[in-house]
Amino acid sequence: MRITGVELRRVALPLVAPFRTSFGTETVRDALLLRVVTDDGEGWGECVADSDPRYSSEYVDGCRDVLTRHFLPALGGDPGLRAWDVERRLAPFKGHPMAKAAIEMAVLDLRLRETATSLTDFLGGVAEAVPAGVSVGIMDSIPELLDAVDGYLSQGYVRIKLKIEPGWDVEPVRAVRERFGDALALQVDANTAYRLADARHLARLDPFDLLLIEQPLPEDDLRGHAALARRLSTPMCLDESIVSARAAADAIALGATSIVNIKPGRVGGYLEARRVHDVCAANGVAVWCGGMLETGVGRAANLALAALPNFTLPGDTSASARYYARDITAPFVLEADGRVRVPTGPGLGAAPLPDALAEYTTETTWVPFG
Ligand code: SMG
Ligand code: MG
Repeated sequence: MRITGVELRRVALPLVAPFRTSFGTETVRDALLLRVVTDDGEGWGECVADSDPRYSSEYVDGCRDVLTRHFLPALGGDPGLRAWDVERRLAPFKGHPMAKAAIEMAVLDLRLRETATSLTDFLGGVAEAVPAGVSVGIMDSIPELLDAVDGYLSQGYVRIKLKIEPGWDVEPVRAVRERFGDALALQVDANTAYRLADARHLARLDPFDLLLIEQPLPEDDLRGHAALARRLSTPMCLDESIVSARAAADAIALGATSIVNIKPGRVGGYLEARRVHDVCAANGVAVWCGGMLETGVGRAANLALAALPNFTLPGDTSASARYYARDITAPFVLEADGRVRVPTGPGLGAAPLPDALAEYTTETTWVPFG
C-alpha cells in the first residue's frame, strides 16, 4: 500500500523512579514515536534518543529536525517503500543512526503487518521468551542500592547490571556481591566514565566475578579497550563503540570486546542489528540486547531481536513496570521464570493504546509523503 504520510509524536512518560547514570539523571522519558500511514494501515517506530546528547550525540529535537528536514523528504518519492529501501536511501546521510532506525522500524512494522509476519519471524528469532535483566542506576547510598536490587530480585529478574562511575564502583559491587552471593549474575556499565589510566583501579572489580564490564572508556577508544581488556580478568563488553557491523568486526579483531551489547538505535536499525548479531556469532562472540528505556513500541521490537540464537546473555529487556506506571502499549510483564515473552503478532506485535497515547503526547507533527 502507498504511504500517505508520517506522523511524528513526541511523548513524555514519567519514570517510576529517577534513573541515574555516569552521564546524568532521567525522570521522564521524552521519546519520539513515528507512525507511517497508508490508506488502510499504519506502522509504528520509536526513536531511542534522549532529550540531551549525553549517551550519544543524538537528541530528540535533533532527530525530529533531521527526520523532517532531510530523511522524510528523501524517502517521500517512494510510497511503496520497504525497510531495505529506507536503509539504502538514507545511507548517503552521515550519522543519525537513531533517527534512521526509528523510520526503518515504522516501515518494518507497516510492511510486516501487511503480510501478517511477526518481526521476530522476519529477523530469525527462535525463542518464545527471553531472560530479563535489569539495569540499576547509581544511588545516593549503598543501603538504598541493596534495597533496589533486593526488590528486582524478588520480582524475578535473572541478572543485575549496576551503573558505575568513579566514586561508585568497587564498593557498591562488593556490597551487592556480599549481600546476594556468588550465584547472582552481576555486571557493570560505566558509559565511558573512565580512562585507560584507571586500569589498576578497574582491576579491583576482578575479584567479584562479574559477567562483564560494559564500555568503561570513550566510544572512539578501541585500542584503549583492547589494552584494558588485557589487564582485566573481567570480560570486556562494548556498547557505545559498536555503531555498525563493521565496528563490531573491528572491535573483535582488535581484542577490544569479547561480548557485545546490541542496540538497534545505536547501529541505525534492526537490519544492521541483525548483521551485528551475525558478525558476532561468526566470531564466537556472545551478544545481548541493550535498552534505552523504551516504551512498549521499542520494547516489542527489542524482544523480537533478542529471540535470535546468539543472544545468549540476559538483556536490559525488563518488563514495562520497571520503567513506567503506565506504558503506552499493553504492558510487557515478567513471567514467573524471569523471562519476558516475545511478541508474535504481525509486525512489532504491539501498538500504542489510543488513551495512553493521548495522555502522554506533548507534540504531534504530520509530514505528507511525496
Ligand atoms: O532500558 O533498561 C533500560 C536501560 C538500560 O542501562 C541501560 N541503558 O548504556 O546501556 C546503557 C544505558 C543507556 C541508556 S541510559 C538513559
Ligand atoms: Mg551501556
